[in-house]
Amino acid sequence: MTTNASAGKATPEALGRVTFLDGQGELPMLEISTAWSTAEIYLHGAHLTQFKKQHEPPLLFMSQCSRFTEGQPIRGGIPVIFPWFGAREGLAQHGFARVKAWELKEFAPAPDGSVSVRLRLPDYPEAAAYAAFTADYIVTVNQSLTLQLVITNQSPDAEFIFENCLHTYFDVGDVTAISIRGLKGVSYLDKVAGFVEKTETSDALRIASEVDRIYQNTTGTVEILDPRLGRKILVEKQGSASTVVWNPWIAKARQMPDFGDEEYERMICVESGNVASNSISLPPGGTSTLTVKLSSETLK
Ligand code: TA6
Repeated sequence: MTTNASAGKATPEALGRVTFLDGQGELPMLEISTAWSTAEIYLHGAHLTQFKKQHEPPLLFMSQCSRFTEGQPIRGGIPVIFPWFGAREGLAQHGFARVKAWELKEFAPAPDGSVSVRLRLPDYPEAAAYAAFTADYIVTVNQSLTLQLVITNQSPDAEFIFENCLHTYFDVGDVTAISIRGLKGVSYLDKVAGFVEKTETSDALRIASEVDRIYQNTTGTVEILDPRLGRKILVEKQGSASTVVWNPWIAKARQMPDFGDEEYERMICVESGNVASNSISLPPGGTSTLTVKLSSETLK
């Protein structure tokens, strides 16, 4: 089914379009197209699997070995990590939001040609361990991709403590040729070295081995410079104090059943959220909004 809401201003072809399809694994998917770009989002995990501007390669990396199965995470794109990040005793890694079906609550092509969709995480038994909350995810597609994860503590009296992260996999030409700017002087937990705390010393981070770092107390924009694809990716954010940088490199890539052995060469995760010491403590009735804007431009 295709829908373009006419607001009487923009010409129909300039208006965005939302199409409901059966995606891989027959999981329900929305295909969004605007005059500048296309995007795909699965209700499973509210998972964006593609954002592509005209005349540019896709912005998001997707593994050719990803599963598209209920109860399993999708490998690539933008997993929504909530209400915990990382390992938890006796629980699945990275929370339950990414393996659950979300509900489409709203979709709105706007007169300026952009398209927004709002998804909500239904009430699942796994949430019983937490204060009552709502989790909404608003995705806006135009020349860039803007994501908002809005968490509201619905409890009249209990604090809601949680972590969140938009675990974005970027498509790059050659991971050994990229540089990542914007983290100099920021302290990080180095997971590869057993979570030892260190400080970033380089202006431009280069990838030449497994990297798995949680940068803390950082609200700044991160840039990924990709000489092979001739583009600069900007990761701008609000409501986020943590940035995670990850590449599994050779050995970890081989250990992951849903990831190709050589795929580490073509991706980098630069993730925006609130994890570890930056976890959020939301008072009763409080709302927290994590906003991430992903855009790209030609590398000068
Ligand atoms: O965000 C980085 C990280 O926490 C890494 O430690 C690595 O485990 C990665 O996430 C992927 O996790 P996943 O559960 O999707 O295999």
